[in-house]
Amino acid sequence: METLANCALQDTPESFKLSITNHLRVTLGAYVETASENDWFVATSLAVRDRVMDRATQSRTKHRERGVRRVHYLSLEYLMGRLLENNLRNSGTYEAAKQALGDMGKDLDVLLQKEPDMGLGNGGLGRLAACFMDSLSTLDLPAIGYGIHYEFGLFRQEFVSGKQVEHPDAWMRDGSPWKIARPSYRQTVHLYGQVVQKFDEFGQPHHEWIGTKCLLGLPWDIPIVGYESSTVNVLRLWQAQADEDFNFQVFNEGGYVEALREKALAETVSKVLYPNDSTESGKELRLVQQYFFVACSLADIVRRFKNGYSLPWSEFPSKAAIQLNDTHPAVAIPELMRILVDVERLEWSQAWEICQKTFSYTNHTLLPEALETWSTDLFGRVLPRHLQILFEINHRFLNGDVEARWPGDSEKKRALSIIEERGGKHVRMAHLSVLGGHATNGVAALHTRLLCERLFPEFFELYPERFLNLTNGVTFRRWLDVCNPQLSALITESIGSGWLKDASKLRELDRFADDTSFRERFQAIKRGHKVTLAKIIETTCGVSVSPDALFDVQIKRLHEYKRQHLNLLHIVTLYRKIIANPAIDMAPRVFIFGAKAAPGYYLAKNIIHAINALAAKVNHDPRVDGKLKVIFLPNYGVSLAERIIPAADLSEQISTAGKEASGTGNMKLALNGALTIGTLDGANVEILEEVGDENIFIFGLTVEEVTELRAKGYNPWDFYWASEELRLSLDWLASDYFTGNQNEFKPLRDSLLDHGDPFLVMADYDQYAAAQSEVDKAFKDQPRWQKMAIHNTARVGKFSSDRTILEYAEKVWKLPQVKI
Ligand code: 26Q
Repeated sequence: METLANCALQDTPESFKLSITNHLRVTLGAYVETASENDWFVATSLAVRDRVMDRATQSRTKHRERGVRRVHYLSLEYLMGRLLENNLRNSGTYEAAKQALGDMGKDLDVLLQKEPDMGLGNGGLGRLAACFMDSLSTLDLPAIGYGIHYEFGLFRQEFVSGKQVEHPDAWMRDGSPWKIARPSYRQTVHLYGQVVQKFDEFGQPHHEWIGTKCLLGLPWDIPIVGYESSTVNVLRLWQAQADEDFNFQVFNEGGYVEALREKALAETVSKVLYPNDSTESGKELRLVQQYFFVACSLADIVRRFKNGYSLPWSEFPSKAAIQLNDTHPAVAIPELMRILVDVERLEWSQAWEICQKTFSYTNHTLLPEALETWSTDLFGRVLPRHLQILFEINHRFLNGDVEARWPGDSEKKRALSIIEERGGKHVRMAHLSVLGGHATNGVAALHTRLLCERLFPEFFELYPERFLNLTNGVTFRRWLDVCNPQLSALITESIGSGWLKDASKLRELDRFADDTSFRERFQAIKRGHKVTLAKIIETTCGVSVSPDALFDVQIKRLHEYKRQHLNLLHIVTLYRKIIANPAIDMAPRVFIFGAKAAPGYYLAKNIIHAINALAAKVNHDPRVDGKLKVIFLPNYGVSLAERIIPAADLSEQISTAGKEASGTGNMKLALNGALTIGTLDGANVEILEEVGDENIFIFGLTVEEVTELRAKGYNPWDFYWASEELRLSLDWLASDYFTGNQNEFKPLRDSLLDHGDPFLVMADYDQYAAAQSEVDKAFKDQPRWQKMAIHNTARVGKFSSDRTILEYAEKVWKLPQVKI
């Protein structure tokens, strides 16, 4: 029988119209005639959410009834971006909603732009988590994402006189139609306090954690709609609240104001995302954030296990897999041990076996300075029982497996220990993560090899079966279908729509590279996006750029190892060449940057300023006559990426070999037909394998050559003196010419010369410049360039996050697909 609710929730334009007007009137108290744009956006989102929530409940019920294993993805970051367009396209209701709104005189595409980005992440790691959530739902895999409901996501970036200025990101100031509070699943978290040993009536000891401070965690659920799938998983984000009961004592004693101050303090825990994409060392609040969300999430997982089934604890791993997104949630390992040993009173060895079967860990970095460690003093103050547990884990490990394998070898013990002893004791979160789980993976083939050979050689010797590669991927729904609907339609017209669920089908596009009319349409789509981006550039930067120029794009966090300054130095060279020879034969280029620097990363901010200062000169110099433009788009994020990527001709992936774990922007750009200029680093190596060396511009030192050069003693001055072009470019940039101040870019120059050029910018410069002139040559031959671009789109199917997630499901989580 059709219930009223069912009739109201069809995917037809009429039904959408009804839902939207209903939400305007009843939920928002607005009139159709006078509702604001934001009201329309909210009402439309709620109409979609209504249709989706039903399916989320059904998914949850089915998963519970069938008692299936679930994966729990633990991540401090989720860079979701906007949700409305994605949810419309994934659920196949875009057209219906567009028509419904059109009938009421509203343009859906305008409303879509009203949605603020959910920017709860820094960069690659956070966006990867978001892509994975999309793939998990699309592939009908039972999953829950756990994270923090930050009140402020990554800061909004502005440039003032070319320098980065940060502003708070109030993404949910007006609320968000996508998140739903779940107060009945609130959790309590304990922190600080002391540990005491107690005995039961049989004289058996156990540990109690007493005198703690309490926090509450309120979960917010966000439905994750898969593409043409029946599964709707949820992302559950925890918000910190004060435990008002706990503070009631103070309250009664007349400490009303004090009680409220405590409350404010408690709520700072989920206030703000740390804006660093490499370790922020030793910040207590960061550790509290990590433990807060881990403790809430584990309590939630354990609650579900206990309520759902009456199974022995040994069956816990058969119901729950837990994936650690880097070491940030690694405190989950001692937390599960605490629950099993102290609360559930399991034997240590049984608890440890359960832990190892449950957890797995993804490493995202080889940079030594980005490996997380915590001083044992701080750790023990915040989490005294967890520190004891870590010491016991370590003791048993060093005297068990390590002693058995290398008897009496204290060197090996020092290398493998969870505790680093140099410079005050520190907990090595990466060692804990490898040890506490059954699988450790890198995110690209090269990265995994270096993980085994360089970062964890002793662990790899001891437990080789624990290590595996799972090359990253991105969701082709958001990064092609949603952000480039024109290309998506052309592909579907040419090879059918199967590629959206099976990306390997994109290969069928390869043969269209020789089809002139296809090539023209492919090129016209690219040009259309360049026109759109040119308008964005005009309005945000006040600079006009030609859509016929080569759009050369470097978009990623600002980091020395990513070498935006290598790009910068080469632009200075081009600028000099153009001035010296106004008749120079080169394809006009627009260099486009997007990057945020960590607020405390001084040199990264200096590089941003330098790019902006150069841009200010170049863009207004009549001598360059449209041959060269430099654009730094402020506030780079997911939504801006969705505009830049479809418009890019060239993708800059120029990190020092061995430093970029994978990269994922490289995949998104290649998918949209941009050619890569890149080093043999991260996933670039695999992109080269897929597209073929005739369709990519590879340059620079390899990992082995970098090692060799460093071993024999690298001196950047050698390269400075060997290349006049490089020398003059660097000297000019560091002079007073661009800002009127001699010392403005001294930090940048010093880092490249006096401070040893840690990322080998100088050493790779010549090869980079040579590769860039190959790019110029190729672009001038448009038929050739278009062919190369089509081959890129056709051949990067491997980098779909669906492929990555299926590998995780098969090799790590042992997860079955569950059709609802
Ligand atoms: C740690 C402690 C305290 C504060 C901040 C952090 C922190 C936060 C974020 C450390 C690292 C990150 C982010 C790292 C990251 O984004 N890594 C990137 O992950 C991508 C997905 O695997 C890879 O493609 C990139 O190569 C890698 O740099």
